[in-house]
Amino acid sequence: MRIGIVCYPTFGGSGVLATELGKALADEGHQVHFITYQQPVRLNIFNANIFYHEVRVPTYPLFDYPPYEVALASTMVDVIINHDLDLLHVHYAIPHASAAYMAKQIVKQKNGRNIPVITTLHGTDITLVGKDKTYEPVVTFSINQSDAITAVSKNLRDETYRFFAIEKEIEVIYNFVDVSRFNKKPIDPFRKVIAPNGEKILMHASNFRKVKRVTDVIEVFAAVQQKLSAKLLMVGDGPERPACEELARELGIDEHVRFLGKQEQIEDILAVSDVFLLPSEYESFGLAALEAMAARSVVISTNAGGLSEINIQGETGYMADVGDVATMSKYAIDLLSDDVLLNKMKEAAYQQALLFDIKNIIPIYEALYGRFCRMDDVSA
Ligand code: GMT
Repeated sequence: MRIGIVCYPTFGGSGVLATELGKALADEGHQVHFITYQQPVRLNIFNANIFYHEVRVPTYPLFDYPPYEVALASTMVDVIINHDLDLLHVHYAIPHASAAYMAKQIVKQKNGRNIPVITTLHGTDITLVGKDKTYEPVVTFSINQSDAITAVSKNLRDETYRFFAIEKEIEVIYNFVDVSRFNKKPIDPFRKVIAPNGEKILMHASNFRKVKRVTDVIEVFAAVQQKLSAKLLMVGDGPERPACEELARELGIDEHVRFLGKQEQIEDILAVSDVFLLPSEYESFGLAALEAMAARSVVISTNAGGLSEINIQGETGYMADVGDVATMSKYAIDLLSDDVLLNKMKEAAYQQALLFDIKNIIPIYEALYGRFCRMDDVSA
């Protein structure tokens, strides 16, 4: 199949998932065309089946806001027609689903083809940004106009039905992880640099937006630090990072906290971590948590959104209510003080991650594509 994938190219979960999906589809022999404004961060390999089409948004003195959606739709039209795409798979509804709708209409008028559009909902496109009045009518319309809609968890599917007047079935296709990539032995010299006296290592990774409640990570770590020697690795960057750095200084734990910034080799960092903290206000799925589990890091998170669909309380990790720093701290202290329990849960986390291995999920997407591929071709 010739598949167009539209996504955000940044470190956000939707872009990561879309890029890994495209890479896996290319490995399966499909021709994959990424359409976005910048090379996706995880698109770091050469594969003869992968094409990247950059959306250029020309500026003009009149434009305070250059019209990205128009440029995106025009690029979609160009790629669909000139590379004879079989379908378009857009990740994150805003503005990808509405741009895809526009492109679909233009292609229909230009050459009579009805290009199938599949929209995958990821999270904040529904729960935070999408339901805002300024976007809601366009989001509802463009989701309903998609030929197929998928959500990355049951929770996100239900939230979408709750907030939007959706007239179609939303299929749940869980996010996935390439377990073989994350199942790595810790690099000993790296562990020694971070924790020279064999301290336990806690970790957090995100884009440090408010929804991630990153200062809760610092508070949990401060509580842990009072009971046992540990180190904290903070991976990623974003608006809440300065608040975290300040809080760590205020609490007198800054010498034990390292802010590593954006990192591409996340698997090497996960491999040395014992516990992964994710105290988010909401996670539709929590891809970062799944990647941690695949690396045998035990996830202590909130029970928000779809996190309980991947993490099993008391077996593969722990969950507490949003903002309940005390309970998350207690879980972390108990776990890190008991090596037998820690190792048992690390293994259980890994086994759970295997259920979401890329090998199990890619065929589900391929089957979905097969249902819509060339739906305009009556002979197919
Ligand atoms: O919140 C992020 O880290 C980025 C965001 C995105 O769409 O780029 O992530 C959402 O999609 C991920 C991939 O499906 C999910 O794993 C995240 O849980 C989800 N984030 C939220 O719901 C807050």
